[in-house]
Amino acid sequence: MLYPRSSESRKMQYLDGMWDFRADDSPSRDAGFKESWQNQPLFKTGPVIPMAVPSSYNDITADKNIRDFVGWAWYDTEFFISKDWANRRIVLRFDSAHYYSIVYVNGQQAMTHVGGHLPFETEINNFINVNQPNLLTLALNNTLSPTTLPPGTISYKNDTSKYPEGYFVQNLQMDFFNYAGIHRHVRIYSTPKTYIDDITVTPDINFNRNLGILNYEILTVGGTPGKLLVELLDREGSVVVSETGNKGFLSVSSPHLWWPYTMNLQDPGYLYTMKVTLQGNDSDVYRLPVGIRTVNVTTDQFLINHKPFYCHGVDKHEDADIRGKGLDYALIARDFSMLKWLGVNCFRTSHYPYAEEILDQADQQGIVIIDESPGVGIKSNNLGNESLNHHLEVMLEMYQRDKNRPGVCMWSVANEPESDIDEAVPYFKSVIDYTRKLDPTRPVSFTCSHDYNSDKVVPFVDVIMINRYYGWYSDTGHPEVIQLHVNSDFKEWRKLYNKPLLVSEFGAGTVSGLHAEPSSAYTEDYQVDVLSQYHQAFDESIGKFLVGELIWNFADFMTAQGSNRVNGNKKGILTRQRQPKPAAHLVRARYHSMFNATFMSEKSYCPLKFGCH
Ligand code: GCB
Repeated sequence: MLYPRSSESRKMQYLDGMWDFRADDSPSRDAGFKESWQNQPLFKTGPVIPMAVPSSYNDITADKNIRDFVGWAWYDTEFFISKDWANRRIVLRFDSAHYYSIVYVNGQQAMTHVGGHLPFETEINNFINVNQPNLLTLALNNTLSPTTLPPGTISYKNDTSKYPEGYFVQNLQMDFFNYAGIHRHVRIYSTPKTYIDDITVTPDINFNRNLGILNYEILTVGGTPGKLLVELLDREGSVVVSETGNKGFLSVSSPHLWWPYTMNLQDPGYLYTMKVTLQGNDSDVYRLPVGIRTVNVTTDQFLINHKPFYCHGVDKHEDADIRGKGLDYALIARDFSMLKWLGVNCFRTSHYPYAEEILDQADQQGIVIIDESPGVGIKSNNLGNESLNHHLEVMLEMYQRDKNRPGVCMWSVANEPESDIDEAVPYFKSVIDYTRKLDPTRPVSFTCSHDYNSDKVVPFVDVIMINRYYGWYSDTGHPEVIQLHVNSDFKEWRKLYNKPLLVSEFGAGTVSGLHAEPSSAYTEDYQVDVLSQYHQAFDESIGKFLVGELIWNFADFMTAQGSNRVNGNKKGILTRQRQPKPAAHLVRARYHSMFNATFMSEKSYCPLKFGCH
């Protein structure tokens, strides 16, 4: 699915802003459907409150019922379509809403979508009035069930001597707050009736001939398609090469490669623009940013443009106070600024696909992305066919959304599933095989929390990713055992598999401002001690088979309430307000020295004919 962009043939209107909001707190949460709230402005159905879009609704008010609401929440707003759009194809797009959406335009159901974190859109020409206000209503359900991604369960507390009548709770199988709402942009855009529907670009490099190759395939829809002109523009806007037709390749001599910023300090994240013009009476034009780079995995290396890449990174969350998981440009700018400050060259979209505007920054700034699906916390009761089919659908949606991004260098299909049971094998083999078939150009993996001798799914991945909490969930208070644990663990994985290894989580909970000498759990000093033990252990394997380290977590984030969580998960090296804890300084010193070292060795070791500076 193409990201909506304005062009000479396409217009766009954002519907972000204040919408009306009403949580359906009727006992069965079905008053909205029984009373057809979509048929009139929501404020006429009962009390509404103003709600920010995009944002999670949970932390906007001081009302516990809204923070902890489970069930159908209703939103509505009004929009106009100007007359000059009348003969265009008009598309309504939600960039994401969590979790299950039913969208109505003027009371008529226009589309439904299952799952948060990914976009959905539909043509609305048949639903709209050009000369009047149009009513847009969303019914949104955040309930997580055994077949949703992420999965969850609802427990009904039927003992009325202990719980009020009809009491139920949502149980989560993941360690983050189940924020809900319209999390990203809502917009309407127009295209000609015959239009460019999809573009798939697969980059390649011919190192011997100093050529960058962009294989492309373009899908057009509607009418008799005219001629397709495909032009590649460099950063200055000059056409470097052009072709015609819906399938082919662009060959770029002496290309500017897309590099992570730590591998090319002068010119990281180089993006060309692929301008596609569908010619005809009513031409359609779409401009797609593209990068020329390759990703390969050997038995012990992760190669970008045929050069070893070491991922010194972090895991993240889309999470901040007030807005929850809502898109916020100030937060994105701050986060990327702090990622650079830390020297991070890579992050994982733990544990779901992040906003497209976040991935844009990674593409533009030269940061490598491990793109993770919302398959977090999958257990034995979530391995049936319904779950599997949904998981495959989600991988397809994710692939279609992110396939053209040079920053996306690996797919992660799941986080910490119960991968040590036999039933996990056919399930995850299917998901991994399917993802690899969709995209043979990027490695596929998942993050594994099991031991080398119990996990059953790692045989199917390209890069082994392990989450480890030595010194935290085991041997709490004993950072001195971490190095031994890490090294013997690595040794065992290496005995079993000839695949590169990446530590996809490690860390320690730290309440900002808490100190102890000697350090103890939850102090800032303890986080420093734990991370530095891991660092020393990793140093023994970097350059051998270890291809990366991701700290859990970039910043503190909100979770469900629990006796082992202090107002959320405190393993951030930054606070939730994005201020550094002392461990951030340790990481910054390490990561900066690493990329300076990479850069220096780059200068002296330059086996390729280009790409070295
Ligand atoms: C994990 C999970 C992550 C948790 C983290 C923790 O293994 O992947 O979602 O937040 O551990 O802090 O417990």
